[in-house]
Amino acid sequence: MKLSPSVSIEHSDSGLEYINVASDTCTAKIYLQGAQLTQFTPAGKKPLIWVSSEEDYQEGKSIRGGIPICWPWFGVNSNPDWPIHGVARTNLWRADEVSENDGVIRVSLTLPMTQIDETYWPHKSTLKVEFILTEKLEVRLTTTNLSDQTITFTQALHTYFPTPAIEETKVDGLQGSKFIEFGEGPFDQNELVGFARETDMVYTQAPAKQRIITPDGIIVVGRENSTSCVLWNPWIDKSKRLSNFADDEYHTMLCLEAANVMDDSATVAPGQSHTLGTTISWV
Ligand code: TA6
Repeated sequence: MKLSPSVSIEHSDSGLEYINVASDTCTAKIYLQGAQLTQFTPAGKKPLIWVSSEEDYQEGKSIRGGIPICWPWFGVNSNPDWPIHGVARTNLWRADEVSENDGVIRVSLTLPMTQIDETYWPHKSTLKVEFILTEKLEVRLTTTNLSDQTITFTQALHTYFPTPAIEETKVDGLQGSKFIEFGEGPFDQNELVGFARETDMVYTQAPAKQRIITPDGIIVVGRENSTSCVLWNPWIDKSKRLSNFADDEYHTMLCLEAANVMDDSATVAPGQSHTLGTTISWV
C-alpha cells in the first residue's frame, strides 16, 4: 500500500498495526483492528476523540475509545451468546488506499468477509469505511449487498468524545426527538440533555446535527443516512464494571453515536449500498 507524505504505518507497544497521520491540518491514528480510529486532533486545536488511559490495545479485544464500528448489529444480539456490538470491531481490516491532496487525506479500509464467521453474517456483501481527514473528521461506513436477497442490519459509529467535566456538559439538537432508555419509553426529548446519572439513550427521529457543549468548546456532530443515534455515559457503577476503563473516567467522556437502529435499521436491496456517515468538528 503506497503511503502518502503525511501517512505512515506504525505499531502499538502491544504490536497492533495502525495508520498514523501527521499532516499540516490534523493528526490521527486508525488501527487496522476494527478499522478503529483512536485519535483525531485538528492542527492548533484540542483532541476531538477520547480514549481510555487504561486501554492496552490487545489483539481481538475492542479498543475502549475512539470510534468502534458496531456492525452488523448494535448492542446485544437476539442470540445473547453472540458478541455485543457485532463482529467488525474485533476483526482485522485491510487498508486499501491512502490519498493526500491539498491537505485532504483519505484513508479507506475493507473488512475481508473471510474473517467473519458465516454463522454471524451469511450474506454475500462488502463492508468498507472511508476516513476523510481535514480540520474536520468525516467517516463513511458503506455496506454493499452482493447477494440476491434484501438484507437488514443495525449499526453504529460508536464515537467517544472528550470533555473536561461531564457534569458541565450538555447536548443540544436532540429536542423534538424521542428516546428509549433501559427498555423504557419512548419518551419525548424537549430540552438540552445534561448528565447526572448513568445515561444510555437510544434516540429516534433525531435531527441530523447535534452540538456537544463542553467547558473546552463546542463539538458539532453531523449524521448522514441516519435518523437514530445513541447517547451514553456509564456514570459511577457501570464504570467499575467496564473493561479498560478507570473508575473515574466517566467524568471526562461521553459517546454520541451515529446509528441505524430500531425503526431506522438499514435495509439494502440486492446490488445496492447503504452509507452511514458522521462528521465531527470543533465549532
Ligand atoms: O452504546 C452504548 C452501549 O451500548 C452501552 O450500553 C455500553 O454497554 C456501551 O455501549 C459499551 O459497550 P462495550 O461492549 O464496548 O463495553
